[in-house]
Amino acid sequence: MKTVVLVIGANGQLGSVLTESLKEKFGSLNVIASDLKSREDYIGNFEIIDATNIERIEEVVIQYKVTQIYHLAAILSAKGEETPLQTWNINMQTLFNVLEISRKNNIEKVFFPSSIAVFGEGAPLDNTPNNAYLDPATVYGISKAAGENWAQYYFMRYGLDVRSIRYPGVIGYQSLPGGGTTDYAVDIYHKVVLNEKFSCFLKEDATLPMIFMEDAIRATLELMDAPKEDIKLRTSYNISGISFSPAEVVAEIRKLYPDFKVTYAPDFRQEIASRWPNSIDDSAASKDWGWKPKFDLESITETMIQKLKEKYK
Ligand code: AKB
Repeated sequence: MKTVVLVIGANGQLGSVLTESLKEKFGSLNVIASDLKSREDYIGNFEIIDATNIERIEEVVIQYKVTQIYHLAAILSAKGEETPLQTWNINMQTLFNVLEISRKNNIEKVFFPSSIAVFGEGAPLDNTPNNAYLDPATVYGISKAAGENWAQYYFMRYGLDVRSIRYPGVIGYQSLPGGGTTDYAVDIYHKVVLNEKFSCFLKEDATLPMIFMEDAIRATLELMDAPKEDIKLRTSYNISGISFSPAEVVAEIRKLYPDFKVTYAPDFRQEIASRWPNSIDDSAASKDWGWKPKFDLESITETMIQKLKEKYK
């Protein structure tokens, strides 16, 4: 059967890059990008979809004979705290719509992104295991923890092949994040290259798990390619890239830009970060489908600066 992929949330930080990788893998004609607004520079099939509207998703699924759905639309941790109930409604309704449509239309595989935001005070901060207790303190984290259980439910009850990764903060030069607690780790590189000062909304020692975009995309494609019987976890897989604090990324940047100026003005996002893991145990992902990150802080810093310099030239 020919693979036809629908990406929901294709304009987002991860979605915009993942869509390009999916086009390379399956061919441009077999990928349908979708989001709330169209993107003028986009080359290929693009459909406007508000994922809270189940009829609209189904229309596109039927029109293009979609076989796989990547559901990336969500309101993230920091933004979600502005309107908790609306965030819950949007994050859950869009997931329910995707799961229901997938079940009814015999969609072959579904990807649902979870996050390190599912962890809270009940989980160990260091090397947090996959099966740690989940007591998230943000509405985004609560929606992801619930979503993981719904994904598992659809697998157990209907046999729907839903697969999921708990992403750490994603760092990439290609796109900007929006509304997350880990966003500082992308913004900082833009400020360096633009020769601007950086004000960090986290404390200098707030260590968080992060991953480079290339690794995040590769993890997603590897998970989706793995044989069905190898996927032992139907909630979500921890994956790690690296862990660092703002002070550590600043030190790495100052090896190249010794005069880079940084101040710290922690805000409510520091509260969120303080309940998230410092580092992640991803041994289940590595055992079940061979996950292994490639990028460390040094290679991330070099690549980010080089690529952003080209971008801003
Ligand atoms: C956020 O900060 O909300 C996201 C995430 C870790 O899921 N980047």
